[in-house]
Amino acid sequence: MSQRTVITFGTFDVFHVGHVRVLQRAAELGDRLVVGVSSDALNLSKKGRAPVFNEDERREIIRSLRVVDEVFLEESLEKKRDYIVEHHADVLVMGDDWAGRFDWVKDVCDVVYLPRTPSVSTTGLIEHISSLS
Ligand code: C2G
Repeated sequence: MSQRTVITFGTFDVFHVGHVRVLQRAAELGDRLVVGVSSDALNLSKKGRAPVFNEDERREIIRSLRVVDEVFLEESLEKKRDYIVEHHADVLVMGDDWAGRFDWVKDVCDVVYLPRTPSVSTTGLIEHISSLS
């Protein structure tokens, strides 16, 4: 049987345990995990602020993980179907904060939304660290 490729996307800024868990659970759904890391420009347009760690640093962190096989730069949310086809992905995995938002790629692969890890977020961490100073 051919191998099952899983693809997921994210900014993964200020890397934390919620990120680790979604990547581990995504990897368990197949044989190979490909991760699209959002570019700095995409992040700025999506969230209105630049990430703490730049796209090269964030890709370096994700690439270093044992469960990750390949990393590329995600430059547009609209190109999701192209990235899936280009990387021969069989299933798209996202946290359920994105539930339903990428159902439009179901013509090219399966789509799975996993429950988010509660009580941890990049925004919360930034606010917490800022409050310490
Ligand atoms: N995540 C999670 N639990 C948390 C925080 C994040 O499971 N407590 C998941 C998110 O649901 C997402 C992944 O970790 O699947 C990356 O989260 P973000 O870095 O916040 O990604 P985002 O900026 O939402 O980018 O094309 C989609 C985007 O690139 C997603």
